[in-house]
Amino acid sequence: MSKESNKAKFLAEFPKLVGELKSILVGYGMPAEAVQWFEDSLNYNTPGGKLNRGLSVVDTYVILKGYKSVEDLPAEQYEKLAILGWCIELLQAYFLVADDMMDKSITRRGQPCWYRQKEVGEIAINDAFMLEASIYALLKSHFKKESYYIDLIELFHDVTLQTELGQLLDLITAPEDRVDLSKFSLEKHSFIVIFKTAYYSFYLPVALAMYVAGVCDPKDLEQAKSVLIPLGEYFQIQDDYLDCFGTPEQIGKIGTDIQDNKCSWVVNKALQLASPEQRKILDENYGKKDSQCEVACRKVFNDLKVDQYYIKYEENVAQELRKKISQIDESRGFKGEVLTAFLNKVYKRSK
Ligand code: GPP
Ligand code: MG
Ligand code: MG
Ligand code: MG
Repeated sequence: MSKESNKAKFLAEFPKLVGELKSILVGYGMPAEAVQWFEDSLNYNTPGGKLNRGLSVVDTYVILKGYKSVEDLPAEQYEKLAILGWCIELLQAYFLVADDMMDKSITRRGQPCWYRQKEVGEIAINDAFMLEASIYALLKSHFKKESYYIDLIELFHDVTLQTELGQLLDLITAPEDRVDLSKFSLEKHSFIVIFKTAYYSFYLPVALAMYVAGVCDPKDLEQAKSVLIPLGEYFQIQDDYLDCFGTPEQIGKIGTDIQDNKCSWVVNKALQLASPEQRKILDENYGKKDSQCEVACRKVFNDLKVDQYYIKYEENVAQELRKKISQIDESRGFKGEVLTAFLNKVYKRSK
């Protein structure tokens, strides 16, 4: 089955879940206008992205259980995995609705951010909470009888807190109105991206599939985490690199990290290498909403050959991860192939 048809099959599950969630509100006697509001929020904020995280739950299970393809999964099993996949997408929707308000962003996935819709505004805060609550409503109705029900709930709770910790550090390290490069460091960058991105984007989908597959010995969860967290960190470093060094044609968006004062890998690497003169240029020009200032920063990055440090970093990290994967203990049923599949999707991606 092609990647496109996998995605279409996954998307086809979503309207059923919307129907189910709406019926909870109807059951409480909510007026039709409120039910409609909730439906609009679910549809606007949940399915519009790449869906990589949600699809990965299904893909991981297929590998763990040795199926040849997604098509070979029994329908009932597919549905369970797809629901967990949609629970990650709901978690992501909850994060992004809130993050766009905190970041004062304008667009998301090619459309105006939800809070910027006429009539929505700060009601988006409550909508974000309801997107999160939807996760637990779906888990309860579809997994309550499973022996691993509490594990799923704890996993979502733990990963949510971890993401919020990353968000906190992200926000206090790069306040929008005050540029202070002394707050940045590669160690802080690493903490921010591991907590803000890697846990929910990389570890969560695999751990969910592992619980459903019954391949969830704490040692196996730990093995998965020991590769997926550094892989998630690598993914975000790549994102930072492409923001600065990728072309808009290549990455499908215009990089904004320099003008946005982002604590990105690129500026952190540059700060590590800069002479006092170069540091002064960055202090005076980074994080300013001015294209001349951006050009000055780019010149420093180019003079320091930050792109070549990135290429070295990428080679090293990929090699280390392959080595780690080759040492995975498969005696309890976990498979290193799950991790190779992720690494191959990330390695040398150009968009
Ligand atoms: C997006 O990061 C933020 C998250 C995925 C975590 C949000 C967490 C909350 C608890 C709200 P970003 O702001 O760097 O990315 P983007 O550029 O996509 O907005
Ligand atoms: Mg943001
Ligand atoms: Mg943010
Ligand atoms: Mg980015």
